[in-house]
Amino acid sequence: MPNPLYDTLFGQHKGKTTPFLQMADGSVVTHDTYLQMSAQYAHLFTEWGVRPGDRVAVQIEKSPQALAVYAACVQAGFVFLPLNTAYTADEVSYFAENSGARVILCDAKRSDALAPVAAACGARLETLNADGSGSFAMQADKMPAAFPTVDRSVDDLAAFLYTSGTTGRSKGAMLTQGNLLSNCLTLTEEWRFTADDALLHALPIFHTHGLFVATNIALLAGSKILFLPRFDLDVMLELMAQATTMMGVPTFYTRLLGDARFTKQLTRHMRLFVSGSAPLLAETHLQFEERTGHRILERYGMTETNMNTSNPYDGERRAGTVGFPLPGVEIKITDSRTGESLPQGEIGEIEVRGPNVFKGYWQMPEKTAEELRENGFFITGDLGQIDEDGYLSIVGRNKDLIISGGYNIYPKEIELLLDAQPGVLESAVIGVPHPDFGETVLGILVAERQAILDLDAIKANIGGSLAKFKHPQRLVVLPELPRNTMGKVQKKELREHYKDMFLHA
Ligand code: MLC
Ligand code: AMP
Repeated sequence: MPNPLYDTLFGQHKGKTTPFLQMADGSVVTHDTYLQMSAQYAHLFTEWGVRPGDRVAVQIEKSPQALAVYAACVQAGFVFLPLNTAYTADEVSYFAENSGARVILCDAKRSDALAPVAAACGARLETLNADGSGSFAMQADKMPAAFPTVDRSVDDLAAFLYTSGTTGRSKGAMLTQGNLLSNCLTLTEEWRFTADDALLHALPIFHTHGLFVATNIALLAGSKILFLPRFDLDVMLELMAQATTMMGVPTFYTRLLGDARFTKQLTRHMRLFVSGSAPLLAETHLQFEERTGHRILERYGMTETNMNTSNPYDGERRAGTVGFPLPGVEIKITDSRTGESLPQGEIGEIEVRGPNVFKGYWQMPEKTAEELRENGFFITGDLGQIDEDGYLSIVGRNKDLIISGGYNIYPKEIELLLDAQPGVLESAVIGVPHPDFGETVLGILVAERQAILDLDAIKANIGGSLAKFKHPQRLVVLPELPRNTMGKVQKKELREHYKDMFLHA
């Protein structure tokens, strides 16, 4: 029996000495070197007793070795669980325990902090550093460079990606081989990727966008990846001339546009710029076209569904819209209260069905049932509208979520921490417009009677257990929070009141 995801993305490149990853310094990792490295990793995990279906959690910097751990997991049938490198030990502790991870790989700098986490959940902790060194790599080096691929079917789990929730508790989205495969097959064709492409890749590889969209497409098409550890404007501008395509969150595009070196001349080799994970302002889209002559292709996706819609490759890429449903994907606009479909043109909840839609949340059947209907439609929590030509626009969110620089932040998680601070009666956390990150976090506090809040101390207290990108950029104190007659906090009013706070700073 085959292993569809491994065979299609990785196995096809066995023995090829073509460049797969090109680093910023010009050094290259070929397809074959990459596959040999991942085979060694698969052996080592197996020798440690990791079995098909077991979870392997990784919190490691972006590197060829980090990417080889992904291939190793697919080849050996493990569930790959990548974690944001910004997460604190407290945050990782929840993911490790909730997923029942057998192994945790981390950077050596983090191993002291994560040792108690691993011990508490009975996971093995090993290190893999940004330069490819570490206890894991050292042991793997002694392993054979070929591994017998483990049989899997399209319904088997390939990865867990944790996504926060409105209750403050993160949920492990279970993605199957079939989910990942169907999406990259579709996108490769829709966006015309081939072995002649060179993809400028500066996204992190612990989220859908950088891993299951960018990397999987390049693997499938046999494209070269210009593999940057992170977004660095100077390096992006330097490597742009060697690229044919780029994918990024809107912050990438606004940062590029903010630099006078980013010119039409520099982008003349490019055939495609893709944006997603957060709303691209129509203004950015237009400014980009004016500067470069290229129209950014905006698409819409989620952790739970991979990609759902895309503007067309050929045809009009309409600013402010996320295009049409991808082939095989169905989109409905429904009434949030009744779940009934709404007439074309009305605003409602976006629901999605297709082979891209995940299997459910790990060990959370109630949460799964709330969001994934029995008929297969997933309730996205995004509000949308389809115009007369069939283009979908995302006009808002039916979920309390902030997206900062493409990272999702759930206010509830921060509010729970703020509410527990001495002297705080209650809090509301909102997203407000930010020139670089699109949105940023503002915390609004109400003090207990006669309490005087020490805002610096509060920031420091919550900082220890929250990833940096979730930290409120500012805390303000109000005598009370605006509420409606039902007693519900009116976040819309707060967002309106503070909307200019960071724009003219
Ligand atoms: C970094 N910081 C952030 C941040 N990223 N704060 C808020 N939001 C973010 N996204 C913090 C740093 O810790 C630092 O704190 C300070 O901001 C300035 O850092 P920086 O050097 O300017 O930031 P940088 O490292 O350049 O990162 C910004 C970024 C990065 C936009 C390049 O966040 C990024 O790569 N985002 C992409 C996220 C992504 O891939 N999303 C896809 C999700 S998948 P201090 O205090 O130390 O200065 C998905 C599905 C789909 O959503 O549809 O794709
Ligand atoms: P995540 O949970 O990180 O996968 O984030 C998914 C969310 O990002 C979606 O539910 C949308 O709210 C948002 N999103 C993704 N792509 C776009 C886009 N092109 N425009 C607006 N919002 C987007």
